Amino acid sequence: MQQASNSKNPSVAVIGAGMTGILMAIKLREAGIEDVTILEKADQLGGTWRENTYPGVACDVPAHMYTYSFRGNPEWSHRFARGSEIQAYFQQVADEQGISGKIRFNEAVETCHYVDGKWQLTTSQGNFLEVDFVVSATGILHHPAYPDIKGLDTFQGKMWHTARWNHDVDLAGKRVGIIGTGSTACQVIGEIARTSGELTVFQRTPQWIIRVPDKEYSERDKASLRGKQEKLAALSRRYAFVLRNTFSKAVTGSKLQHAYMSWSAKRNLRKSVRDPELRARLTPDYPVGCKRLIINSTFYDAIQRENVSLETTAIERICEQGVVTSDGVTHELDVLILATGFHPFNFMRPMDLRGRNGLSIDEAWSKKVQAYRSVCLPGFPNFFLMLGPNTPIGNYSVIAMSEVQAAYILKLIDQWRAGKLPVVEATEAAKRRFNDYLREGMKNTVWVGGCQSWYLDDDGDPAMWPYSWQQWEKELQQPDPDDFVREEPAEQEPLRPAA
Ligand code: NA7
Repeated sequence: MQQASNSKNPSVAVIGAGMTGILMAIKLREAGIEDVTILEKADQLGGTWRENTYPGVACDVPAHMYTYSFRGNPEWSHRFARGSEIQAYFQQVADEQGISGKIRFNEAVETCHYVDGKWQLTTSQGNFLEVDFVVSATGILHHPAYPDIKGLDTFQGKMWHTARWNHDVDLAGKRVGIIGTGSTACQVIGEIARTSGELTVFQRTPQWIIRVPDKEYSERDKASLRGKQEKLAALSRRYAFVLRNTFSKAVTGSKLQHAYMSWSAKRNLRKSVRDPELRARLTPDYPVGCKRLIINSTFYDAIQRENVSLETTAIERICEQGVVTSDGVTHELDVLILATGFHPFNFMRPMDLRGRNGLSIDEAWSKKVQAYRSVCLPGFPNFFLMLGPNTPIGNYSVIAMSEVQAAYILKLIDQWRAGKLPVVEATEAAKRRFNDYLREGMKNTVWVGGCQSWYLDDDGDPAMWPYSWQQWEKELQQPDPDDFVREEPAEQEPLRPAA
């Protein structure tokens, strides 16, 4: 097999121009790697923030923490930044850093195969590319999940998923239904309750909600931060400190912090919802934080409006007129909104990704979606994942997490450039050890508290990081050479999971 030459300047393909793809491109350039191609399936950058344009879309992590550490933003309008301004922020950073011009838009990667020590990619534009390294920066929550409800396609009104919002339909005076009460639904409901005619919320499972005041920043607030990157960084660190010591600890084993979070969520419900019967229907029966905690200050007010009703009877089917619940009632609707979440385990798929000896990603993940330190996949040399399996730490900034991953990836590429690693490929044993370590940590988390959530895989195991932020940073501080292959294996049968 031909070895990739350890040139000083490897070629890299970054797949996706969302938050992590832009970050990776910037960091690669800072490391002196210029031969970088960014391939983006859509006609704009921004990922999540390009795709989600629903009314009320905002980030539930404080804005001053939801920024790149090297580029604070004094212009955020609110404590919780709105989707469109986050999208504008990423566009601005990419422009400032000279990244925008390097992105090849409307070019989805269709195949990505490891052949003779190189990655060969073909794209939807019919182009072919051969590179040393591939970074998959395709995000987690980008495949909308459509509910498996009988008759869904028979509905005669307008229907769409929240991640594909139909801005042509004016909801004023309309009978609107929304399925779901997750983070997205709560934001949407808080907004459209004011504009819809009648709004029916179909809730399958109630959620715990914490109210954090959404402060609007004044011109004076913004002016005090302009040109002051150190002040912005200090603000970000302060928010990070608070989140690590509250939300993150509460979900990963601190009884004290969990008791505080539980008290806070229960108090919010008690204080916000006056009618005891409605309150009872909005009360979850699982521990606070088991599903992703919802940070929201509009939902409870919205659900108590006269034009809004909460339907907790199970949905039986969808018909031409609307939603039929199991009590036989037909809820007639003009518009049906699906706030039913995403498929979080698809990652870069449906791309046809094949590693050593033709091993496909579907084969590698047929038993379980796992990675080594969330970044590397045995059998896929010189291939990296941003925000891969077990990245999220509950309610924390994914930007902070991806900056740690980007630095780790660069250290691995450095080792390859210095000839210390023939290829960057984690061993199967290292992956197994890492995932055993994760499994051990999961026992202390609240995610295994008996609820259903998008955090859980088919076996009911959370695809989350079960330890502290500090531990996360430590794990990815320095690559452990013993966890990587030291010699390129000879041609062999693909490393397929045992039956
Ligand atoms: P989530 O958190 O996965 O929420 C999806 C919601 O849709 C949730 O309330 C589900 O109820 C409901 N759902 C899904 N399928 C059905 C069917 N078939 N019938 C009734 N109800 C259904 O997605 P979001 O978009 O709100 O948030 C995803 C993340 O984005 C969020 O955590 C933030 O990180 C940003 P269930 O609770 O499963 O009973």
